[in-house]
Amino acid sequence: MLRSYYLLLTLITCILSLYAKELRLLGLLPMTGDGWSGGVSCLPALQMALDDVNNNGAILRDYNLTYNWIDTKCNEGLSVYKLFESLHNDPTYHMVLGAGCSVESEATSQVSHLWNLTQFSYGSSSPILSDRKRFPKFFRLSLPDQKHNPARIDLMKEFKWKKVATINQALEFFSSVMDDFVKRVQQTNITIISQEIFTSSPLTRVRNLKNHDARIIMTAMYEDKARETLCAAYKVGLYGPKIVWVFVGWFSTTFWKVDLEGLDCTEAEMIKAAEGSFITGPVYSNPVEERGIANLTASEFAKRYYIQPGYNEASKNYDSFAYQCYDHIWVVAMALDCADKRLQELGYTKSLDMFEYEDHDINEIIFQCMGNTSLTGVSGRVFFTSGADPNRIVKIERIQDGARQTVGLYRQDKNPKYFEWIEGAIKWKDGVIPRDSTYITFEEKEIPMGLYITMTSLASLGICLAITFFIFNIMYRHNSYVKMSSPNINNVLLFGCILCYSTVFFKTVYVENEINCKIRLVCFSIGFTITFGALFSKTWRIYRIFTNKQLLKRTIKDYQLLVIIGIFVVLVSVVLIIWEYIEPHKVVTQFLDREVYMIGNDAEVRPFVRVCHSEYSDYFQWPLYVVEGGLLTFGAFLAWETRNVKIQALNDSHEIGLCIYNVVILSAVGLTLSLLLKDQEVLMYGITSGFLIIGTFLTQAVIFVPKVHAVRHKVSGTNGAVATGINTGFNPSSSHQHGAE
Ligand code: ABU
Repeated sequence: MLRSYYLLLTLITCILSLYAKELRLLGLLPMTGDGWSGGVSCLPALQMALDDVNNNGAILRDYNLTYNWIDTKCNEGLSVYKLFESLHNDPTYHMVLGAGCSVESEATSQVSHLWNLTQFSYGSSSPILSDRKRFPKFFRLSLPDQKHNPARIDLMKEFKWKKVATINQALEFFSSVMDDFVKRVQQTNITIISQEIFTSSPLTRVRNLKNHDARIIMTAMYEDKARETLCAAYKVGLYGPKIVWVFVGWFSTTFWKVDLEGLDCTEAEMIKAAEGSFITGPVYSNPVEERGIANLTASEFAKRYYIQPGYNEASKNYDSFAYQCYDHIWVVAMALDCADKRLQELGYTKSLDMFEYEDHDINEIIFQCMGNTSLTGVSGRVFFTSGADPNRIVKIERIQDGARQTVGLYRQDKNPKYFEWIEGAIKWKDGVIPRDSTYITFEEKEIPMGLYITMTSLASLGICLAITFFIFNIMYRHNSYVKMSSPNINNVLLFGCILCYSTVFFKTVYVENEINCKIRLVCFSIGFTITFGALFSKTWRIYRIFTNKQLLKRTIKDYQLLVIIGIFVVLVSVVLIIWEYIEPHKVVTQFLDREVYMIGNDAEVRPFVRVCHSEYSDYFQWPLYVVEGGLLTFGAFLAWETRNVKIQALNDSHEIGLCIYNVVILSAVGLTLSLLLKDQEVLMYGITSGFLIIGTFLTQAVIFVPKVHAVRHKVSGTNGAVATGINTGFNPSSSHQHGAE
């Protein structure tokens, strides 16, 4: 029965259309192509609308609305070419409908008005199409893409993301969307960490995003480029639960896993790369269940649409656009109806069907009528307010478990705007919202308490030992063996050792103030100079006595040796004072790049140390090395020269040689390790402290243990023989003249 009714209706329509005047529409539909091919979903809807309009007795009663379409393949060049072809070859059109892609609309609407044609797009969403100067006779039904930007920014605020990166295809359309986004972001406390634009391949730009540690990435591009971007993201590893890509809602339903030919990624890889992405786009159907111009609610329309003869598998990909496609025919019908009435009112001799391309005034009337048209359709309220695009509800979708799922709405039609989230719809991996960047924490490295206590305890023992030797020196100062070994100079040596040990108490890391730096440097430099100055001066005295017969008759007093030590101390002090004057030591923070580590996925810990630093340390360390190295070298030479003096109590040559040997070995190893272990300040403290304690202890032990041993075993200071290899005429019984007094 219903079938017969429809047949009858179609027959009547056909008969009437034979007599009705024709109003011709030229449709620019991207049915194929890479960027966007929503024409496939549009066609069944607009055919439905044409039938409904032509069967409606209230509008365009005397006219039959016809529609011819061309596949423009989302290509601006092709669409202009095909438009020209149709305008030249076909009977006159009254309006141009389309295009679907903005690039086509931009190209065609800059020329269609030259044929005095008003153009109306059902799907183009480039912001620049709102520019009346460039596109004088152009209207569109779609919400411009920059209208998602408030939703995207509020989405960031919602999840406390304060860093964002952008990437867009180098087309005016997408650059203008991103310009708007950046402008809006600048009014917030969100930071743009990187803005990437690509012309053909996005790979290097995506790699750059990864280098910038981008986590939240806003995109603006055509669908084919979105696939390339996701594939590039997979290749460079910019995907996974910590990465959030944000795409536009007008892509095909499963854009990330269709048309993968020519891509270097498998479907499984693309699914991994896209998982967790957000999608923002307008709600294309009327959210209110109301009957508008076509006496249809959105859901009634949907029921009819999905059983339309022209509807097929391909239409499914962009079926959300069907609502706008249906409505845009009604809008055109209303506008042409208005124009027809206007022509009659104005007493035009030509009716609307007689329009020709030179009829500028008729097109002006059509254009005015279009601008004034407002209706309620299956896509919602339609009206054209100059300079203002409607604040339509934005749908927030997320790619989860390989499918596109609606997770909420952004009610920008309300004031204030807000999100309506679907409870539990967002499934974050492990229930954790990804961070906007690697979360960096700083960790100050300290000397481990165990190491510090060990080193300072050993240094304390060394100091105690030095004090013990000092007491020994005082107690046995009248013992001939001790007396001959210059106890005063030995006490000075012990003082030097105590200073060397004290160095260990002053930390090299976790330094809180620069006084620590200065004291440590002074303790070590002066301590070392005094210790080896004392050894050197004693050996020098022996050398002088046994190599110069004149001197045998003279006394070299201790104060003269003290002067020698003093000269070295003054030299070192002058270097230290000039150093501190020119470039004082400061406490600086040094990051230990090689010790950076991650906690979990995206929390990075950067260890650092506070250490002493002076800009010109290289210049001032060398004079110190020269003075101290000279001391060691000359000491070694003197020890060698006096090696044959066999008066044990008088001559420490062998011990001094041993001490110098120890110190040279320890210094060489220490210096090598310090170069190898650069940046490992804690380890360096352990090594330098260890070497310092060992070196100082050995020096003390080597010099004093034989003396303690001699005193305990009552060895006389005059034991031994003179065997210098030269006849000095030295009389051991008078040696007290040459020793300490
Ligand atoms: N808005 C859907 C088609 C994309 C474009 O405007 O080019």
